[in-house]
Amino acid sequence: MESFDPVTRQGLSITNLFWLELAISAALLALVIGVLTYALVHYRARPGDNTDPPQIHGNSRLELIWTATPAATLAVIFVLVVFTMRTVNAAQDNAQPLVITGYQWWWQYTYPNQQVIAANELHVPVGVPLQVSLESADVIHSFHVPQFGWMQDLVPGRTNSMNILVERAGTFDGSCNQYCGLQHAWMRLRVVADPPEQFNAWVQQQAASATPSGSRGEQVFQQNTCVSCHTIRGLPSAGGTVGPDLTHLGSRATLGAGVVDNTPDNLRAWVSNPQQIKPGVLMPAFSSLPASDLDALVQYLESLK
Ligand code: HEC
Ligand SMILES: [Cu+2]
Repeated sequence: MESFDPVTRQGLSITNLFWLELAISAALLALVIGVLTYALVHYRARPGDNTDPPQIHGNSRLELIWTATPAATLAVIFVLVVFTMRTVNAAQDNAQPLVITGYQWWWQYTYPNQQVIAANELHVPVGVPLQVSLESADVIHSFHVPQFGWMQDLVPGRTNSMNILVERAGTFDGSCNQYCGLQHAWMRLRVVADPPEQFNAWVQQQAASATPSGSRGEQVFQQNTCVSCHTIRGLPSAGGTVGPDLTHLGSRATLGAGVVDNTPDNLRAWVSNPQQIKPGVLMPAFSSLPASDLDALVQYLESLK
């Protein structure tokens, strides 16, 4: 039912169109059933009457009516659809850019104006128009948050766009809606829509780099191949872009695009064998890390708020 409760201005106009079309279809259905019932009752065969009923072949008035009515109905719906599409696609003044990139099997969000890169948990300001560009790093994905009221594909080699104005604060779940490989079903996302002040506070926190501390966990991270796939801003050697940016991992609610909650135990299990949690995942297992190193690594990653 979430699709019927849109929280974006664009989704609302699509949902309104849906209700209007449903009402038009319901009225037509009622009309057809009414006429059919009338005909069945009024023209039923009477006992003892074996003559043919009057034939309507060649009745141009009737034929005109049943050709013109559906044509006019479709013409009205066509105009409504064109107007709705124009509303949905209309450029928005002062729109903030946001880039969403699909990866097998997680989401990257880039806020170019704020120099922020986040993953899986999408934060958006309420009441601020967004100009969203959708791209893919590998195969076709589809960005679908039912309560946004519409969705858009992410296609390799091209940039799709989506105008969004979220009108209500809240948390809205979504997922990839285009089969994109083994873990397609675990390519979830969560949208957190906050009033602008709260959103700005989040952005400021996300824009900050990690402060290198030389802790054991930080060393373990840098001494392993983590750095060739993951970025932690602030650690010069950690600039990989194959996997999610981990600069603020500790502030996310889930790991692996929603597959498990972000708890120290789950993070430990994830790093030592992500395949067990998300079979097929494009991250190798680190099962040979000594337990003490693993503990230090987990503690370090969870401290990255
Ligand atoms: C070959 C590249 C690669 C290497 C090496 C790698 N990762 Fe990953 N990592 C990934 C990918 C890809 C994902 C996203 C998986 C998904 O959600 O489908 C990921 C996800 C994660 C996540 C979950 C992030 C989130 O926001 O959900 C954590 C935490 C993580 N990796 C930590 C590590 C650590 C620690 C190391 C080193 C011990 C490491 N990774 C090594 C590719 C890699
Ligand atoms: Cu996908």
